Amino acid sequence: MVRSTCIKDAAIAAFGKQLESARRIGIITHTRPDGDAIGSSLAMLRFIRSRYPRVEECRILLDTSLPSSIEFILHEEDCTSIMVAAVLGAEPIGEYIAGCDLLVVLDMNTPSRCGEIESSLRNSKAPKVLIDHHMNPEAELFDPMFSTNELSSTCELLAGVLCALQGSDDIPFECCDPLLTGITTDTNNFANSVFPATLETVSLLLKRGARRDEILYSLYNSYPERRFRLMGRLLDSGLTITENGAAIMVLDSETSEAFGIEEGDTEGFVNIPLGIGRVRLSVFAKQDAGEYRISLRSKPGCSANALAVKYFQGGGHELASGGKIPFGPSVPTKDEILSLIIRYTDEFFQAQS
Ligand SMILES: [Mn+2]
Repeated sequence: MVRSTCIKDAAIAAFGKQLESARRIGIITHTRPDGDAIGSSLAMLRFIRSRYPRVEECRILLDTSLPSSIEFILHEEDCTSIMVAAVLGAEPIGEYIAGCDLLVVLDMNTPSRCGEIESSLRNSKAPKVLIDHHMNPEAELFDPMFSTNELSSTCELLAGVLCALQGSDDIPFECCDPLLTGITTDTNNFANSVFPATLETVSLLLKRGARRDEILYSLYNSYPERRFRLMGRLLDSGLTITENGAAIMVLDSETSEAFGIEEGDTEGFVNIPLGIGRVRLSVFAKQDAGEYRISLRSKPGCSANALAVKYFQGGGHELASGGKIPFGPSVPTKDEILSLIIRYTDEFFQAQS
């Protein structure tokens, strides 16, 4: 397999040594984990289990639970190795981290992406390894660091790291489905961020037995009906397209509740308006506790990342980013949020022209 230039021999040797000598490992990924976050965490967990039997304990530490759409990749024995701060409270996870002698951080570029776990991660004296594909990692925290945005996903990068650690393309079978799941979701089923090396990695995973048909069925043919009912409502009467080509959808809690929406049900909604010719940028705003969560997607030539950084306290990738609009005790109306986003996107486009 072609190895990404961000996977350096010295870094692999250092990571290999850390894995050999570690006894208790914590795997940490971002809050509201997606397919890439869970897929990479699970592949890392299973790899450590199969290749480093001297590791006594290895756990995946999540801020919030995984969406039900991803649960299909978990085996029973994985579930006992996952701790969720939103379920257990941050304290037991902090205690676990305090006893770790190695932390592996996946699919996020800064500890501020992992919610309640952030301070435990920052305060830990254990070596921290980063494997990630977002821009601008908080580099001084991590050693070694495997970071590039020239790849589809953390799962693709991790596949390369696992091969390099072993000195062969012999990825354990039990890692293949999680890795393929993450590559599939982060590329929007191979519609974007696909590099030549991405397909080579996927080819290897398929040769090793990854079950692509089952993964696709679970990801894309198993949604609850309410997702499509809400999608219809939003596309019909909840979609605003500005003159500049910004498509904006705002989902308030009242509407979510009326449709019985759960976490993960609106995954990918932000991509839909990009199918419209004159749309250059798509913004999906969803009300949550104390904030509207913002998802952003753009077409080449328009930077979703720049918009997220400037107006939504966020960031991510050039064409796919996220952020938030926090609010105080008085909850803004759907229309107020819409007006605000229209103002921001107009200003953003004006500054560019
Ligand atoms: Mn990712």
